[in-house]
Order: sequence, then C-alpha cells, then structure tokens
Amino acid sequence: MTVTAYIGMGANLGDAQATLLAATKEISVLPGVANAKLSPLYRSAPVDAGGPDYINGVLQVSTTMQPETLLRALQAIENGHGRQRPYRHAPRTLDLDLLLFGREVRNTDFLTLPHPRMHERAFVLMPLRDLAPGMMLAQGSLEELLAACPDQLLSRI
Ligand code: PH2
Ligand code: MG
Ligand code: MG
Repeated sequence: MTVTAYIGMGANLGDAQATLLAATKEISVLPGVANAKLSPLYRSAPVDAGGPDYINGVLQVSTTMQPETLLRALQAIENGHGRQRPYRHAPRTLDLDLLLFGREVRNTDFLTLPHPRMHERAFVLMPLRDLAPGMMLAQGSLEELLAACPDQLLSRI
C-alpha cells in the first residue's frame, strides 16, 4: 500500500540549504519512495535552542515502506551528513523528522506519530501549508495553528 508521508527538514550548521537539497535527492531515490516534492525553504531563528539560524522545509513523499523503516533510512542520511548528537536540540548539520505518515499513529520509544511538537512550530507548519494548504491536524487547521505559533518570524529563501 502507498502512503503519503511528510518529512520535516532542518539544518543550522554548514551549508544548510545545500544539505537540505542533497538530502531531498537522497530520500527521493530510496527504494519504496516516489513523488518527492520539496516545499519552499525558510530561514528562522532557533526555537528552544541556540546556534545559527535554521533553514527549514518539508518534503512530501509517497512510500510503500513501513514508517520505522523510513525513519531508519532518514537517520542513516542524517548520519551521512555528519550529524552529531552531543545534547538535545544541539545545532545540527541535518535533522530529518518524520512528521506524518498517512493517518498512522505511533507511540513507541523509537517513533511518535504524528510528530508531537509539529503543531506548535511555524517552521514546520508554514512549509507544510505550502504543500497541503487544507490539511487538518488533530489540534486544528494549519491556519489556526500557525496563528497561535510563538515563532512567527520566518523568511522565505
Ligand atoms: N529544530 C529543533 C529546535 N529548534 N528551530 C528552528 N527554527 N528550526 C528547527 O528545525 C529547529 C529549531 C530541534 O529539532
Ligand atoms: Mg530530529
Ligand atoms: Mg527536529
């Protein structure tokens, strides 16, 4: 069965824009992934974190993978771009978060679906709205959720 999944992409170390574009290409050629579509990219100050500004976007894909298999593949791509994890929310060369996987719900140590903080982050909701304007999350419409976000200061790049 084919499912539509959304992947949150972020980076704030190195050439962040180039890294997001390279990761997009790597994800789009994974076995079991098709129709990769990248949102516009945005620059924003780090939320609940320090370091340089982030570049963020969202990637939409169709996939026949299981969500855990896709997440493992995303982690391998993060590691391939030199991702280190010295502490929570540390600056990073590449962050790939599985936001939504069809209507799947997961609550395991490895994977939580939908992503538990996506509904309160403009740097996720704004590029997601570009790809799926009418989307509803459990907490409300993207419009309503965006209006309530504390991090409003994004610039499209
Ligand atoms: N990711 C975080 C923490 N804070 N801030 C912005 N602007 N963009 C991010 O991708 C981001 C963040 C942890 O994953
Ligand atoms: Mg992450
Ligand atoms: Mg993240």
